[in-house]
Amino acid sequence: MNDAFTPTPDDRFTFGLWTVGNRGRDPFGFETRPALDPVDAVRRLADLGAYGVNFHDDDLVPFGSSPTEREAIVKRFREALDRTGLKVPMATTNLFSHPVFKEGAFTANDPGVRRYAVAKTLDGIDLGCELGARVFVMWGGREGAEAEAAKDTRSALDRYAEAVNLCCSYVRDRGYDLRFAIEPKPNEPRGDLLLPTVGHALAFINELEWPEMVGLNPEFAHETMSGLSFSQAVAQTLWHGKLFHVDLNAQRIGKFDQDLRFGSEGIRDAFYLVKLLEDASWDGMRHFDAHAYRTEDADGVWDFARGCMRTYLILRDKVRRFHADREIHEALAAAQADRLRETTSPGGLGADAIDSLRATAAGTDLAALAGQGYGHERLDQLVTELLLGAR
Ligand code: GLT
Ligand code: MN
Ligand code: MN
Repeated sequence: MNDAFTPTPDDRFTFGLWTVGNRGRDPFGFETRPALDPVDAVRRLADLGAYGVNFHDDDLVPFGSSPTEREAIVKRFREALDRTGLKVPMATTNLFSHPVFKEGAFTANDPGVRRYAVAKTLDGIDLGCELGARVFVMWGGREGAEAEAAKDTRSALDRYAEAVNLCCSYVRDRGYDLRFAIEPKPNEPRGDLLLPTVGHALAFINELEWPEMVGLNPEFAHETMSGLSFSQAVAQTLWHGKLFHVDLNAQRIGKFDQDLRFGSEGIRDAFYLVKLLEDASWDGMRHFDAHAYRTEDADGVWDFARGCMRTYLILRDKVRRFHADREIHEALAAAQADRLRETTSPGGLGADAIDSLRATAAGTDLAALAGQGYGHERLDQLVTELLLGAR
C-alpha cells in the first residue's frame, strides 16, 4: 500500500550492504538469518524506494577474492545497479574484522599492519570510485586501546593523520571526485576508541594536510552512547561545513552500540535531527546504519528497512506541521527564538563598537530581564503533542 510516507529515490535514502545484510550475530549468539546476495539487496532496496546502496570492500568482494572473481562480482553488481537505477553514493573499507587489525589499523604499533591497512583502503577507494561513490567513510573501529601503556596516543594521532593524508594524496593523484568522512565513536569494539566524538574529529581535521577533503559522518548511536545530543553534534558539523554524510539509527544512552531502526528509540531526538537536516536543506544522503532485530527472519529485514524510511518521512511531515502551527509560532515568539539571529554588537568588533555595547549594557534593566519568562513549558508541550499526533 502506497501512502504519503512511501519513500521514493528523491528522498535520498541509502542503506549499507552490511545493514540489510546483517545476519543477527551478536557477541553471545550465532547468525539467525541466511546470507543476503548483494544483488538481491539492490533489487529489494530499489523496490522499496531507496536511492542507493553503500558497502565496505569486503561486503561486495569477499576477502581473499582473486582479480578475476572481483571482476565478475563487480560486473554482476553493476548490472543490478543499472537495472534498478540504484546508486552507490558512499563506500568504505573494512579495517576491523580481520585478526590482522586486532591491535589497530591506521594506528597499529606495527608499521607492517599500518601499510597493509592503507593499501587495503586504497583498493577500497578504487572499488568505490569504480561504482560511482563520492564519499568515502573512515570508521576506525580498531583504532584504540584497552592496555593504555601499550599505545602512545599522540604518536597514534600522528599515524592516523599520516594515513588519512596518504589517502587524500592518492585521490588527488588519481583525480577522483571523492571526499572523506570520518565517523567518530567512543568505544566498542575497543575499550576506548580514538576520535571518540564529533568534537574530537572536527579538531583532528584541522591538523591534516588537505582539511578541505575531509569531513564527518556522525552517527546517531555513537554520539548518544556518549550521552551527547546528536542534533547538536550534527548542527555544529554543519556550522563548520563538515557534514559530508550521516548515519541514522536509534540508541538508548548507556548501552552497547545498538544500531536500531531509525526512530525506534529517542523519537524526540530523531525529530530534532530531521528538523535540522530539513531546515538546513542539507542535500546529502539520509543513510541508515542500522539493522533488524535478531528475532527477524529474512522478511523482517524489509519491514525494518521500510520502517527506517517511513519514520523519517513521518518526522519530515511533523517538521512541516511544526512550521505551520500558529500556537507553536506564538510560543517561539515568547521564547524569543528568532532574536538569536540579531547580532550582539551591531557596530562590529572594533573599539568604538565595544564602547557602545558597554554603554548600552550599562542601562540594562536587570530586574526586568531576570524576571522575564520564556514559555518553554508551553512550547515543549506543544512539540510533545505534535509528536503524539494530538495536533
Ligand atoms: C560498522 C560500524 C558502523 C560504521 C560502518 C562503516 S561499519 O557497522 O558499526 O558504525 O558506520 O565502516
Ligand atoms: Mn553504530
Ligand atoms: Mn556507522
